[in-house]
Amino acid sequence: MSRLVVLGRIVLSVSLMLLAGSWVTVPASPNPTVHATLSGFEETPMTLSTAGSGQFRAKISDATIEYELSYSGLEGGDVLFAHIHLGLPAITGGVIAFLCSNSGGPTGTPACPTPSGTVTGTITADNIVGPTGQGIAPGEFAEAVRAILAGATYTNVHTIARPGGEIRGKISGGEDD
Ligand SMILES: [Cu+2]
Repeated sequence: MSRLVVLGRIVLSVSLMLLAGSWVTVPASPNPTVHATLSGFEETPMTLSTAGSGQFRAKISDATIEYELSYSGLEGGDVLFAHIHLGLPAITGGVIAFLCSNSGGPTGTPACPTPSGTVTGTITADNIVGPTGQGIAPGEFAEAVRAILAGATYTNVHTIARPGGEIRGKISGGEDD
């Protein structure tokens, strides 16, 4: 083996060690952003065909989730409410938090624009409502964030004709802002 090859191998292995080290030591982004694209095709338990579509994005920090939800083209009449739910794709799950509501919900929940529009808001521990039966108790903000960053949540917009949800989208992301 030539000295050049040996030198090359040393440089390579040192580089790999440094790379591996950086993987271990780089902390998670302090303010990850997540997003979702909503459509009827992601609905459960029945896949829906609707002209409705939507976009969700959120910025997560230690104690808050700042979000923006937009939707349009909904066919099911007035919007009832929109939520973040705990559930993997194709699985129906319980509500983690309200994004907006025209029908009940925690105090301070913003109204849902209807039939289309954009709503913004901030979720804190006070806004985490569950779902207790799936392991997130009310107020468990860190657990809610863990589920969101794990890709185990979805956004769902409910309308009068589609009370179980007309458009839905898996929340993904979590990379650096
Ligand atoms: Cu919902």
